Amino acid sequence: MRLVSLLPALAAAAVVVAGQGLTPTDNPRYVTVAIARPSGNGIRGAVRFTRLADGSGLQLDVQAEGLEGGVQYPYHIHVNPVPASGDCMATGGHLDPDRAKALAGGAYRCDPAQTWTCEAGDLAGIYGNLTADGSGSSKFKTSYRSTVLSFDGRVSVLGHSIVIHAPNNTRLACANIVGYKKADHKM
Ligand SMILES: *[C@@H]1O[C@H](CO)[C@@H](O)[C@H](O)[C@H]1NC(C)=O
Ligand SMILES: *[C@@H]1O[C@H](CO)[C@@H](O)[C@H](O)[C@H]1NC(C)=O
Ligand SMILES: [Cu+2]
Repeated sequence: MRLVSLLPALAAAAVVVAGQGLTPTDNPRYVTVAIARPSGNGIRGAVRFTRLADGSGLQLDVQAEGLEGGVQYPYHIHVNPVPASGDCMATGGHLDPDRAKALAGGAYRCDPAQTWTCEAGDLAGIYGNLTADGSGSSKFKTSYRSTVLSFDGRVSVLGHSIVIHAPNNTRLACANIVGYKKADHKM
């Protein structure tokens, strides 16, 4: 029994030493920034979440490169973390604590003007897809604020992952969302 209770603590310590990151079991109160760096199939991205000082939610800064011109790449917060194997299929479905998808009864359509119709993790649905800036660039960059997402409670982004999809829904790139204490943590 003692060994079992020690295991989570050991796992948490290992993660903190490796990346100076905080695990989901650390107190989210200390998290000011969280970052995911999905990569795969020639795509490299970063999604940074920063706690808004007024407590209304999170600022998101999103970057991606290696995008094919004219292609719309959806991306989302998926419920499960990426396992050590890196298999994006293991991340399960989208973060959706209010069950927007189930309530839509198979006719899910996220209307950004009515965010209650959207899964909380449907970042592409609410804020738009990743798509290359044009004129030969393979890069994309955007920033926005979310009053839906948080580092605390049911809509916490911590412990989940980011997945970037091809238009045919194939999972191209994924990474875990890792929390940090330092507010100026780089993307
Ligand atoms: C986002 O990308 C998907 C897949 O490519 C596409 O079906 C959808 O229409 C795009 N959404 C917008 C707003 O362009
Ligand atoms: C889906 O899109 C990816 C990337 O464009 C492509 O490599 C893959 O073959 C496609 N899969 C199917 C089943 O069409
Ligand atoms: Cu997804």
